[in-house]
Amino acid sequence: MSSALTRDALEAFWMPFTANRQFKDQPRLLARAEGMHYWTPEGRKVLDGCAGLWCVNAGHGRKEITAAVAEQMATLDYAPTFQMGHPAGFELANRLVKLAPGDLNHVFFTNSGSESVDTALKIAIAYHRVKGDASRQRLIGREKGYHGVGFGGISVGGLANNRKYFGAMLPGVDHLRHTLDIEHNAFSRGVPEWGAHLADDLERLVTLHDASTIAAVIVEPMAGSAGVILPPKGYLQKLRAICDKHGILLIFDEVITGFGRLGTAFGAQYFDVMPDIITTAKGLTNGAIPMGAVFVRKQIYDAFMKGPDGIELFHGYTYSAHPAACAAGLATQEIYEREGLLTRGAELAKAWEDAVHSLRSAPNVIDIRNLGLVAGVELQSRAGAVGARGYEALVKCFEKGVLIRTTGDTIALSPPLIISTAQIDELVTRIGEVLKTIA
Ligand code: PXG
Repeated sequence: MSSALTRDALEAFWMPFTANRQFKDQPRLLARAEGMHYWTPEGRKVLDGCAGLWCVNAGHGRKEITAAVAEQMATLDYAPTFQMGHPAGFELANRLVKLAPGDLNHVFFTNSGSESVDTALKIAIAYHRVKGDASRQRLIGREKGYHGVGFGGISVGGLANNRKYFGAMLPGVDHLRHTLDIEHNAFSRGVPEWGAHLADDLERLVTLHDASTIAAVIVEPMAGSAGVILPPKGYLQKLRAICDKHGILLIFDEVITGFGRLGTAFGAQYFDVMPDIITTAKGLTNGAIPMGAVFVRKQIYDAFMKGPDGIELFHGYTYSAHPAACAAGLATQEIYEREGLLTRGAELAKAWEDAVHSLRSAPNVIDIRNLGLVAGVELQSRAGAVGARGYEALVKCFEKGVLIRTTGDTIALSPPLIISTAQIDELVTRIGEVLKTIA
């Protein structure tokens, strides 16, 4: 990539979730990556504090993944998976279900987290229908939830900016209240003690709509995009119990928490709560090739296999189980296992927690939240300018050689799981230095 991209050359690409004019006036380009670092086109080294976008869990430039994809492409570049199949798809599915808790032993492949979410919502509604319960069509999400950008995902999602421009969305959707409460829980270490009762909000919605109309509840076990919002202690267990009581499916959106982010393969294992469906993407292939996977419990899959012979689920993507993605997925899972990365977050969690909470004394910090290898550092918003302080932190950190993510005025950190304790210190120290310069 040329380091001399002119302003004009940046124009054609309408960039996603980006302030395009601001970016194109002052671009931040990444040209190369290896291990824990990116390099800019000018050769400046940048420590990756967010695993790309929460996806490069094994670190950058993993040669095993490159080699596996290259070999797969040279052998079988593409094969349909509608009424046909290829070995790598089955191999990856078999490998993945071994990681999942309980009987989540069937996998539907997609190409992104958004597609995983829409797939899961469709499976949930269709499941009740094939069981003869077609009135269960309603979906329950949660305020501040992020479930990608498909119409299903934004309908159950709870971030106003992602919804308000896009019209009416899916009918029959309602939302639980969110679990962020700085007044009670500021600077909690790990899951906050206060707030399990917030799960009772589901009983309110069941009373309002009647259980017989509700297909599923979807939540992120730990919400990432809204700025790292943790479930209070016991909250997810309560949600599970209420779903069980009323025959409602529980979907965990683990696009971020899947594949080791919390120190276990999935968040379901971390919290010891068994969902009926898990959605994943991101870390599945270490971010190297787009791919998502929806894990489904045996009883759900089996319910579809009881009808007359023929196609059981009228759903799928041209690129479901794309050979290149399967090769990347298999090579990634091999690395995770060989290097113990799915549990490395647990080993580092305490050092991580201590490091990020050291930012408590930095200017404008009003809350710090952490779990596994994730942290959110919330800054006080400037009056009338929500997000301005966060954006300034992003720009200045990048100039100082650290890549962070900000959402509004919250800094979200989720480094690759290969991070060393020295790199944790470096990341946090530089962020602290930057925060001191921000008024
Ligand atoms: N569900 C969850 C829980 C996610 O975090 C998606 C679905 C959608 O995945 P795709 O692959 O369609 O983007 C996500 C994606 C951020 C950030 O910095 C988070 C995501 C994507 C981009 C940025 O918070 N999460």
